[in-house]
Amino acid sequence: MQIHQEEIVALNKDLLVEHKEKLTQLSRKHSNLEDIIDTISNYNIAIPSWALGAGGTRFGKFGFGGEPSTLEQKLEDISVINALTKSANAVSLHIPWDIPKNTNAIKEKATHLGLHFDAMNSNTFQDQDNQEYSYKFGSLCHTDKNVRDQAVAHNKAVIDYGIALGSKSLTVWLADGSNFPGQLNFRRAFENTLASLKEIYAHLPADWKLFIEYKPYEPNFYSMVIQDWGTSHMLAKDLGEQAYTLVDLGHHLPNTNIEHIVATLMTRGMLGGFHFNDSKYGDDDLSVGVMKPYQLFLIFNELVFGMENNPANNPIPAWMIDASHNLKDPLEDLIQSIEAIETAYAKALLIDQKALEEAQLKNDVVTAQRILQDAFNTDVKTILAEARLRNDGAIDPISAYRSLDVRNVLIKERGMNSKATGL
Ligand code: PSV
Ligand code: MN
Ligand code: MN
Repeated sequence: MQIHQEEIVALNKDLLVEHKEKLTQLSRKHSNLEDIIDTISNYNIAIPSWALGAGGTRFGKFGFGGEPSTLEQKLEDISVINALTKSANAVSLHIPWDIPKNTNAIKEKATHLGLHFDAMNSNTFQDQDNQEYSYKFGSLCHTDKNVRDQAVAHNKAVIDYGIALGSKSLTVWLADGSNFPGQLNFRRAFENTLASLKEIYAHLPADWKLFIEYKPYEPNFYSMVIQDWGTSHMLAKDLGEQAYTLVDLGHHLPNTNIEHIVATLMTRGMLGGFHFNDSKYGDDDLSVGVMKPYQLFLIFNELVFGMENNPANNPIPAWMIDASHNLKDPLEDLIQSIEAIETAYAKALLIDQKALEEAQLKNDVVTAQRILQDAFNTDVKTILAEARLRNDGAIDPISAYRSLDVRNVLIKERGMNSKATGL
């Protein structure tokens, strides 16, 4: 399945007049509108290779038909999202869920579809069929050196796949931890993890980055070896300049001030990657922006400030959607998430930073709040639509997806029972 340019143009036609009218109105109000449209039109978020099939829980999984059963088909699905949104030109691969059988052919296919490979993801949280040692009691932190060596070797192999595909980074998320007090010696586990990461780090090409993800709980419920940004930051600092912390929105205890964490990490140039999702209770991996859009906006305020005021040379973070798709068609869900991310970004770009600084310096709390809320309450749908339009994307991607009947076309092509690899 591939969407052709003419199909999008035809669908945009009916919406064009009204869209242009709204754009004219908006440009009267905002003098920096062109810059904002430009920034949004250049923004892209990577799609993880495990997001294209039905997610689920340990209680069950409900398919929806037409799932991609090969990596090639997953790339095609991402190209559908990208054709409509023009904001998803990269894939983040998970090994071994999506091992490319022929790296050259996969790279060629991706290039042909206008996609490239963003961060690689390793997996030492599940045992694979042909594996010698079990990760039941951890991987990089394990008490047994054989297990640690196996997990290190796996991460090195993932880097090698990434080199062949043109990726430039590795994300390490560890399920390592303990379920019961006394099970694990915290300090030994930390030191083992650091030593293992050092070996992985030594295998990184000079132009690569290593992202260390943290998570306070799950799958271990008493302790996680890399539980918070402080631990991730310590490890990254001990490794060297190519190592960074990765923030996943769902990996915080309720009410954590994530925007503050983002600001602090960027002050030191240590924010390397970002995983988007939303949650009500914990790491629920809901679609971005469904629960706490104001929080997402405040986070983007820090990201925008951090990218514009950057003495510590924080790199542009590697952006990725990391949600679960239990009920919705994942392609629609991902399109909605992209819209939510870009909505928060555009609103943050509308903040009058100069006026905000003045209010902050005068300790004028009321004005500071008004500046933020004025930006947040602005309808930015037209900005997003114009950004897509300028890249030949769809004015209304979800409606276009439905008009083109994409899911049914995929079901016809792949059948009702095709299954994607992943969790
Ligand atoms: C598990 O919590 C997780 O969602 C992490 O956020 C990783 O990024 C992802 O799985 C893939 O390993
Ligand atoms: Mn994540
Ligand atoms: Mn997660």
